Amino acid sequence: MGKSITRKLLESHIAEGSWNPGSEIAIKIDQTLTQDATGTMAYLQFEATGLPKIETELSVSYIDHNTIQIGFENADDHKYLQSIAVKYGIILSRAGNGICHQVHLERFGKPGKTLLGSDSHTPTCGGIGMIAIGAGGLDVALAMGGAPFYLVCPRVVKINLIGRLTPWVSAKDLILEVLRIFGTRGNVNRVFEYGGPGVKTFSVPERATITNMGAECGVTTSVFPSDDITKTFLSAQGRLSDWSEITADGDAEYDKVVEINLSKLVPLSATPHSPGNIATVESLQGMPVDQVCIGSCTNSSYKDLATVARIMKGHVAAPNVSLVIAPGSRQVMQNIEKAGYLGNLIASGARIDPAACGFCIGNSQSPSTRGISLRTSNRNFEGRSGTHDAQVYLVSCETAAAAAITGKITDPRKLGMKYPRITMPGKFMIDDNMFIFPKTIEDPSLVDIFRGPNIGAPPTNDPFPADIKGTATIKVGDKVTTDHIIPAGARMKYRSNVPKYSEFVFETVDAGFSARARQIRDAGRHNIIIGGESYGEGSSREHAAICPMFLGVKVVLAKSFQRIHTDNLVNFGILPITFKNETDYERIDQNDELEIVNAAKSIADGQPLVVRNKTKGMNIEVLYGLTARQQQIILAGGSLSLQRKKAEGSIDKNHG
Ligand code: MIC
Ligand code: SF4
Repeated sequence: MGKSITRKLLESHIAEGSWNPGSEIAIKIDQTLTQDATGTMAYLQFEATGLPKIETELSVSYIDHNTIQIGFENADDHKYLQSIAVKYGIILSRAGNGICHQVHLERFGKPGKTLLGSDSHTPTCGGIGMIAIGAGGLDVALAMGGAPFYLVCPRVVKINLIGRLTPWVSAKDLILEVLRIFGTRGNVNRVFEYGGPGVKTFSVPERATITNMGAECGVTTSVFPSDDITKTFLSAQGRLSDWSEITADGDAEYDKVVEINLSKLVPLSATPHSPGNIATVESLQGMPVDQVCIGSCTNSSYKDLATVARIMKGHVAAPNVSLVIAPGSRQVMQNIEKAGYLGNLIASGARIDPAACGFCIGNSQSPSTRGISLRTSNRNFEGRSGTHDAQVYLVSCETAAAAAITGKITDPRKLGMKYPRITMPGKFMIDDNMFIFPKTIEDPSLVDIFRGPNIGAPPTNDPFPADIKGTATIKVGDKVTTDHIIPAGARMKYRSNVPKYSEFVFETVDAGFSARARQIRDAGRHNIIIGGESYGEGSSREHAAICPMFLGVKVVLAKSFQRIHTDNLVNFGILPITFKNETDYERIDQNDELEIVNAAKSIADGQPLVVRNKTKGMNIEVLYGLTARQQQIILAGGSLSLQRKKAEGSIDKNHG
């Protein structure tokens, strides 16, 4: 049997283990990316490793999330990141240069390479034929230091594209259709690999829209072949020499094949409050709209904004609509300006935001009370927009522009316009002046690191307790996202200050949680979180593990977990366990007293764990799926503690 692209690329990077879906493997990482919101913690952790410089082929530190700068905190973080980049040989992309995923695709993405990023949408670069994976900051820090990245060898699902999209239907509608088919859970440790004749009908940025939002399905990553279309894109970026062809073998073996006929697709929308709640735009027609936001790492390429500009030409946003446009990168902004499209957008009344995450993460442009907001971004979790009761619908650029004109949800096919077909520039205007490239520093130890008062040291943890004696401090339902666990938006400026940020854990779900957890911790007891299905969906932010760790959480017992969050919990010494019988979820209430006797010893011996619900007087069987490597991490109290122990030589080298 032949090989898939996924298998070829993973096998060519394998550092430990071998191709065997379901088992743990480790891969060499060629490139890393960080963004400012996850980056400060990642670099604090990199500093803690004591390494003099990075070991990757290329590492880029982007400043794109917290660019709002109310108060000193964000600006201090930016200065910290800049000084770190100089010291360790990292490329810095300055605030204003664009969203990490869009910029990486344009300037650094290289077919055949591996990329690890401290952001869940790192799979965007799968659109250029890379294996691009999102992870917590600590894993990225370790990869920067040359360590391999551990993952479960994935099962590969082929999404076979046939036919071609009809006018007004776009790549966004295809990924919404993929979300309709696969949903947001149950796809952990899978890769979506796109193939079939329909692939050639998508440009690289359109492919990137698809791989970007694949993250919402919970897959490890998504990947497209690298073909002539990829070659054309790289040539337009002045990077033809970075191109190589990457295709699957004709008889490649897949775990599953799902065919999608592009010509049958219609405009779709993800309705509140999950990217997996899919409806046709036709079924939502007529709903009045308060806001239209176009941008984010999903839909902010040259073609996206040129299309919007052509649709909006000669129209002004309807009086009830606040129209916001955030280009994905400075390059996109410069090129739409050169082509005259920026002028059309300004004339249409659009409020042009900087090339950054902006509205997508709720730190600006929050909608009105109960406002209906149509967005081209990838997540519509409750409250993410910054307005708790806003209703966010995720749509394509075409559907967003149609609503901006009419003031209500409108199937763009009903606009009565000719579909604007955009001619892409043969060569993009390229200006790399907002990158700071590393110089060779004679003695990096002499470089001063800037640390503002908001930047603390990464917190440490104690070894895993012999017995767990604790409380079910909170019980949550299904699909609790990392946005629920630790909010982004206006709170994000505390990312570098764990004690302060920890005050906001579960803020939107149960504002009393943080104080309760501190009390339990300070009384010498353990906090336990009870979760439903797909606990920890969404963002890669490791603060959803670090802050609970700081509050004394030792165990999360859920029906199921998402991948990145599981890895983050383990990295910070919190044990993720699942119910053996899901119905036992009902046998624990908030505030119940729970105990796991001999917890550390059982984990060390690979023996089953039993949770005793002391309040209800019953035992609950639980499962944990730790590899030998993860067992050691948990027992040590997290990756950093384990590293420190190893450095102190307190671990038998034969087992370390
Ligand atoms: C997001 O889209 O939720 C974010 C903000 O980009 C996060 C990263 C973060 O929390 O800093 C992500 O997707 O990983
Ligand atoms: Fe930024 Fe939004 Fe993309 Fe996250 S999803 S990287 S916040 S644009």
